[in-house]
Amino acid sequence: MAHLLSAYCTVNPSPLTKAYYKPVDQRSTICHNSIPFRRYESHISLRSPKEKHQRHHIICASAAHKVVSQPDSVSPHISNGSTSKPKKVMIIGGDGYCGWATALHLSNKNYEVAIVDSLVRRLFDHQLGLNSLTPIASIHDRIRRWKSLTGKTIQLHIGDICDFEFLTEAFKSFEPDAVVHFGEQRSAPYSMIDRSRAVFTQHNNVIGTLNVLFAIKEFSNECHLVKLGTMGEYGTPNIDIEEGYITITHNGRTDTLPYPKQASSFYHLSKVHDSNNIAFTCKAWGIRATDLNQGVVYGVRTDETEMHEELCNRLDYDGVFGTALNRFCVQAAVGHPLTVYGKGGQTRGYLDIRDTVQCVELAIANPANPGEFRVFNQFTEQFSVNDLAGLVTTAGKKLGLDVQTMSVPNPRVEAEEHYYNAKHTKLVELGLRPHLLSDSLLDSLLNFAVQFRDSVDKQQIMPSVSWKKIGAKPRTVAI
Ligand code: NAD
Ligand code: USQ
Repeated sequence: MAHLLSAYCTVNPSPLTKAYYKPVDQRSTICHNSIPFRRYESHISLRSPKEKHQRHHIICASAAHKVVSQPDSVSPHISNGSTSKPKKVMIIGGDGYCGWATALHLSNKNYEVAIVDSLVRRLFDHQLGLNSLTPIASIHDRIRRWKSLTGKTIQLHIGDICDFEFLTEAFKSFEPDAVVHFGEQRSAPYSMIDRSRAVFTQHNNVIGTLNVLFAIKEFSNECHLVKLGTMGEYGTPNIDIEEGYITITHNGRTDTLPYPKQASSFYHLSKVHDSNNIAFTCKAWGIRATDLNQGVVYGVRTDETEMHEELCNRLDYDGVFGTALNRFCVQAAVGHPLTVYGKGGQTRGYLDIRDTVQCVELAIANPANPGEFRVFNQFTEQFSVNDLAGLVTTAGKKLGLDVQTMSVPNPRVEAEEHYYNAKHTKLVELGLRPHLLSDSLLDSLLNFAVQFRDSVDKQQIMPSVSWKKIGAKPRTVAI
């Protein structure tokens, strides 16, 4: 699939509120894992045919400056002898759910931000007939709107990080001090649709991350990699989950070792492979890296995305990309019974999207040392699926919604009743001030879902991907 997005472009608006689009490079990289779904093929054209021969496109944005204050604890500047310049942060996957909110947050905090994204996530939506609940503006409109509201420039590099030539150009032109890597296929159900999606997920995620590691080694070896991992790498062991490492005494000898990984989808496994590659390159090449093993994210609003409707973030509720709490709020808003899979004792770590952006900021402001592979568990509270259903039912009742729950045969292979106690103190020690899931937050998420409920496609709510029925034959019917 990545081959459909092989053309790339770089958008680098000048400080004078103009953006110059470089012509799209016509070199095309063939990706080895093409997904042969004729029916879905759609080429994303970055320019209209009329624009083919124009070298530059100038976009003007009016600059009514509105800057939200930044906390004093974190300095977005690096000092270079007597001078100090803003830290440059490249956000791979900056058009996605976590990446967009983070890009705006860091730009608002006076970091110099560049987004790198292939826009493949928007393509998945087209392929599967899915849609964000909230209307999302194009990445170009988002960035122009941000510029016009705040006067701040976000650079844009559109391309696939599996294409090393593209990534090289982005690295050389931006010269990042830190790279935040969100740019992966992140849905477990998507990776379990069929063989081609499983292969795509692992190729896209593992090769993309490997390319980022090589780019750091070659072009920016001081650069700090902040990589989004996942709590799902650990699985659900019958002992406490530590932050990345565990000290074990075996046959009288003691060592501190990577915590065992027991991922339960081809997606979650891709994150385990990434972690191993990153750990190895920290040791071998002295790369500095922080792996943020993030729990399930909920919510949609951050201070920055609230500033204008064109900055609105995506909110997925469908059975492929929607995650538990976001889905339950949308289901409650449209009167669909909450879809608890199996017994509902599946327990995971959860966090508000406002804490995702805070955690990333803290990781950047307190970088890992050269050669260090640091692991933080990034979540604030843990809940079972039954707990979430109970919370949404209570909050829904307060808003006059009649919320029912149904038990859906579990489409996944996972423990439905298990011990779960995961440590998550390292980010708190760095200064994280969590937004916990209070009644008021659930009310506001539910109200948000109610506001957009007319856009809900109820056909997309029930799960349609089965872990056991995954086959080699490409599924070409709409999910
Ligand atoms: P998302 O799908 O909304 O965003 C991912 C972005 O990366 C998309 O814009 C996509 O176009 C881009 N992308 C994917 N492959 C790319 C490639 N090869 N080159 C360039 N761009 C590429 O996902 P999200 O929910 O924002 O998740 C971001 C990261 O956080 C993922 O790595 C995910 O594993 C991790 N994470 C997410 C959650 C969650 O609940 N959303 C929880 C834990 C961890
Ligand atoms: N679940 C239900 N009903 C639903 C949806 C989910 O019972 O309608 C259950 C699932 O079976 C699972 C749990 O809720 O046990 C969480 O599922 P999810 O879809 O909310 O999250 P998951 O598939 O684990 O993936 C999401 C993100 C992924 C991230 C992961 C963090 O899509 O990118 O890595 O959360 S974690 O779960 O900690 O691994």
